Amino acid sequence: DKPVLALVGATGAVGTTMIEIIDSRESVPWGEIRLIASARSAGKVLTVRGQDITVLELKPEVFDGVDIAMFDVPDEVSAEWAPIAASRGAIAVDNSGAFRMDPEVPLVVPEVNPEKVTERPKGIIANPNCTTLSMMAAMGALHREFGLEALVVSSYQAASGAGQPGIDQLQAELSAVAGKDLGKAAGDVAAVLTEAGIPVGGDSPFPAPLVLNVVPWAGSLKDDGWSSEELKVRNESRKILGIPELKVSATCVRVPVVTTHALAIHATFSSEVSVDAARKVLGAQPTIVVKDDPAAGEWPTPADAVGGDPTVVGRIRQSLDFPNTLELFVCGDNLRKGAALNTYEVAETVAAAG
Ligand code: 2RA
Repeated sequence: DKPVLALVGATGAVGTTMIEIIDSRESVPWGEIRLIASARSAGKVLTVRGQDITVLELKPEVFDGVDIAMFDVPDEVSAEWAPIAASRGAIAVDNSGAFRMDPEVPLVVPEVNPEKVTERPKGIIANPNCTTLSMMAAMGALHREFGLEALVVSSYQAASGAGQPGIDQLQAELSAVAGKDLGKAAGDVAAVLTEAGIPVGGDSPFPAPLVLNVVPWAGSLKDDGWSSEELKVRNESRKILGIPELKVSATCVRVPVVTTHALAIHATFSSEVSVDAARKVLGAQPTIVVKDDPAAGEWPTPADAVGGDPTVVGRIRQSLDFPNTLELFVCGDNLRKGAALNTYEVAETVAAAG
């Protein structure tokens, strides 16, 4: 019998992208697809692969008969409901932050550690944070070849990392400055936004104006000035790559881009690396596109990655002053590979593993 797939959070931003991904697959291994959401969205009818499916309300019974349940819901909803799905016999593939660092929950990127899907004592498998995920296919491939020792990363994170409210905020901020004398507006963006009735700080998803600006902050405040997002990059990279001692230092920055997280990466390896060898390794990966010819004006930008599955990698350089070290720039759609696509690929990997 073909496995039954459930999608919890079917009507949210990532859930919607998930349905687009399921629709775009040439074939799917599922006998049935069940859509699940909160009581507010239950009863809606969504079309998946040409079939109308009524959204069911999240209740323990909806997981009866489900083999794999993908969760695209807030942390607290996953924390409560993924174990319920597992207790009903489903394998939960969770895209929230609730279980990522649980030692009994594998954190899986199919290009890097697909074998971990079978090591799931709690019946739960976690999907990484979109910032970490955007560079994992590339770093996994380079690690296999050259042995990764240290990563210094700066992120350029899109507004949609903060969900639909993040996109709405950027849209409102853009409208407020449109047509203004930008030279003047740039001097006091907050005042321009306040005058237009747009929240700044407090009620905004971002702690400072994002338009005409960049904000060196994502997530919540942790010890010693680190943001939760920066610690996720460190902890999740170590877990996924299977290098508990990996040296990682991250600075996470929000930029006025709608979708696609970009990362500037300084990566040090245990063996000698060259740009040509790195290009060859990266170019051989089915989910990576190398776009790296500065003389021809070719490098990855977020616009190149939006709406697509592959990670785009370029600006590959050998560090001038650091041995065995490469600099590179990576762009990945944070809503696709960064969230829905990886979750779905994990579900496919589980199905294929039987
Ligand atoms: C962000 N990575 O970009 C976080 C949330 N997914 O805000």
